Amino acid sequence: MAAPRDVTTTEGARGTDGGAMTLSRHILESQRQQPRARGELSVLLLQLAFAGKIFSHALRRSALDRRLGPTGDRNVQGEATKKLDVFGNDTIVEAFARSELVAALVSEEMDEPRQIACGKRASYVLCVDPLDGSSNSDVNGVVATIFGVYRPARDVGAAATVAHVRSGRDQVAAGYIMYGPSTSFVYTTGGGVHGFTLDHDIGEFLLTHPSMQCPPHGPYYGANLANVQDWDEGAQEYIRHLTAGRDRANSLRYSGALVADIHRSLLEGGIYLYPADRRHPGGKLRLAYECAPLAFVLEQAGGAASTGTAAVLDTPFESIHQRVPFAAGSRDEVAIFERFIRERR
Ligand code: AHM
Ligand code: MG
Repeated sequence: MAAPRDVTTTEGARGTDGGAMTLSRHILESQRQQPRARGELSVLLLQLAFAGKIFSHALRRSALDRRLGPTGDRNVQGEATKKLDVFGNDTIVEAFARSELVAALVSEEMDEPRQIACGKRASYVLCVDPLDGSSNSDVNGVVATIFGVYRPARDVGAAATVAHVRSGRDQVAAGYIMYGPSTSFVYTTGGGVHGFTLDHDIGEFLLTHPSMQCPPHGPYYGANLANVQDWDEGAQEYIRHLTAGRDRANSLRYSGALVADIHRSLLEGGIYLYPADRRHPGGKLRLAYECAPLAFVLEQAGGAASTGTAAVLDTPFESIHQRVPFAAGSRDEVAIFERFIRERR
């Protein structure tokens, strides 16, 4: 079992001049290290952080402002929509509605991609799950926003389209904003993973978890075990492996919000699973805006994310709401899960 690490070092929260390392400063300093960067990604990340602050504020007041409960509608996935799903989606749409950089916005809550810009600067496709962990929203549980920023190869001078996106490897940035006892902003642009905490008093995200590293193995596993009899034999066998023996060191943690479980794995090691089952023969979780962004974060932190048979980031995109089986977290734990799947195929 990995020894607990002190990740909340105050040194990490400071720049070289001793000043506080805000998210804006961190993003701009990272941009300066890339001589060819034009600042576009910085604009997008800061806009996501802005949307996160608005949503964080609204979530804290959601019971007081009567924003809890279902809307009575269903989304394209057939899931009952919550008022907070709609608010989260509207917040993101509004934050990017006038962006010249985003060609299309894909969201769990929208049937079709929203076309935003069509000029030659429109190089990005933004994929979001505005409210991960919807079932937690009415019970004051942890929820999150997941984002993947894709810059697909495209014709010179033309705007990007969703059809240009080939896989999660087309992401140039990804991360999540997690609304728990505190609000975290965790992101990568391919140069490691950095975690920030919102200081509500000053309205700034401050660096609290610099250069996050996912322990290669760890004690926690999270899955909806009510579905276990509907899983493939390999996945069932893996759970038996985790729960067998007298000296087992594993602990079950399943929060109802994928991001919260992945965040735990990132800090303390472990694995999150949502394999295919009878109700979800292709898996439940969506590739573009749930699995691929979290896979990019995990790989950048030394962790892994797999469909059971291939890396999530290598899975070709077929449609915007495409689902995949998902196993993600510590590198060694994911490798063991893949071995069980391979041996039982
Ligand atoms: P959501 O985006 O509608 O909340 O769906 C994704 C969530 C994950 O965060 C969570 O781990 C899983 O669905 C829970 O599903 P289940 O209730 O089937 O266990
Ligand atoms: Mg979701």
